[in-house]
Amino acid sequence: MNAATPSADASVNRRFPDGFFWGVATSSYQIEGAWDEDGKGESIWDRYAHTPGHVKNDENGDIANDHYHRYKEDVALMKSIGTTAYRFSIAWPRIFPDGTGQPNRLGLDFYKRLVDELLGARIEPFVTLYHWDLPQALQDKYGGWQSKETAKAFADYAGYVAEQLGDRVKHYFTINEFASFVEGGYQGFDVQMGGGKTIHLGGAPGLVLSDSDLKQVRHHAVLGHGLAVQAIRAGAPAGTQVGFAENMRTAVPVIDSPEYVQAAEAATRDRNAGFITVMLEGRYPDEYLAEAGGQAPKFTDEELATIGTPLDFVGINVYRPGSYVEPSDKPPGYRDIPINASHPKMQSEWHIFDAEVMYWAPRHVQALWGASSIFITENGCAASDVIASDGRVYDSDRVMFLRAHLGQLQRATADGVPVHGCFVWSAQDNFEWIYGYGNRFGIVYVDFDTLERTPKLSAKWFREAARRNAVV
Ligand code: PNW
Repeated sequence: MNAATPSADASVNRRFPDGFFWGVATSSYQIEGAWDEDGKGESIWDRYAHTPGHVKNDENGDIANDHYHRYKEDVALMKSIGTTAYRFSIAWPRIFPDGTGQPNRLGLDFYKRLVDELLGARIEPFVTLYHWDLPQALQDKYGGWQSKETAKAFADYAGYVAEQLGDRVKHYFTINEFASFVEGGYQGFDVQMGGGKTIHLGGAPGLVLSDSDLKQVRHHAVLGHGLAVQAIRAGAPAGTQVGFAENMRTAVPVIDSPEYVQAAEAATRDRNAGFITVMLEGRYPDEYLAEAGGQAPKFTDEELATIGTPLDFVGINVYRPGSYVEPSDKPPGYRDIPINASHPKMQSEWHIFDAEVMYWAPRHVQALWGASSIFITENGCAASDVIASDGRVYDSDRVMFLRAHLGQLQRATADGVPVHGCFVWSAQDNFEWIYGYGNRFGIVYVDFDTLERTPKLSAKWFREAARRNAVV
């Protein structure tokens, strides 16, 4: 017989490297609730969501998933679906209600309980120190990240947490999605859609700064990251690992050939100049400064060295391609091709679909910056989930999305790209920022009236993939 017989277990060739982390992710404001309990201070997201007109249906995170009180149930759920790592964020205003000064022991105790519960369930904790819920006191006092003082306060807070949790937490991400909270919170930004359309996104604190002021805010955010890396290393035991988690704008090559791939790499380096590129190279690309001209950020060489402090790993949130590129004879040597109006997308209005980005994003990180350890810190999609008459949730599109993306990630690992884990966004449906509770990203469904949790079909898929450490 000539035809090859399909293997009984097709996933045998689609395995991830041993020790690969099968993670899920959340953030404090999106799931905790208990917004003013146990001495927590107000955050800019409390203030922003409490102000009418900012969030769809004027919803807010006051109660959210009530994870603050239900964390034991939530950890047990994660365990039951085979999770081996959990990425969650710490609410800075729980630890320092005024941003600086006296720490609030009750706030810290919550995270100690959570971490102990995770370790008891053999789930590795990965802590994000800043997922956008800045203490409102620092917004009032300094204009938030408009001031270097906020970067310094962040480092003090990060160092304190690493010292306090250092015996239990080995992995830290300093800041989540610089581009989203800086561009969104301090000016608003456009996202490219198919057919030449763009949509405009924003968030707390809801300011609209000039381009030059915005570049200074970017600089303070990456400076805060660098100072925090140093503070974590000073406060935590040896062996503690630290990096960032950024939504990289990934250029996908139209054709997989050396010229196209080189064009895509160059575009990716340029598009992330003010964040990933400066953090991994310790300098702003010449083109970024030249293009900014008189509006370039003010900085010192010492600050650049701090920003470029070497990291243990690079975290990237991967949802969609930023653009598609082809080579060009003219500078800068590449050119964006338009995204078609009929290009497939997922439920979120910004969510262009193409799983190839899950191959190219980590591959570019390795090729451009020689990263030796990469984590996919977020990947997932929103879907129109409902409880069916049999009590189950059939999120077929999310299963399609995850299988396609993980397939591309497995391809990257097979090509030698050092990806050591992937965190699905999200562990459960939650407060999706300006979209409120309508955009469900969870692999676990949450009824926001009863707060009952129901694993979706995608959770079943995840469990089997984690069990076999393979695309299934
Ligand atoms: C991320 N885009 O935000 C955040 O880190 C999460 O808090 C959030 O819930 C999740 O992704 C889903 O939105 C994003 O325009 C914001 O491509 C914008 C984009 C992607 C992710």
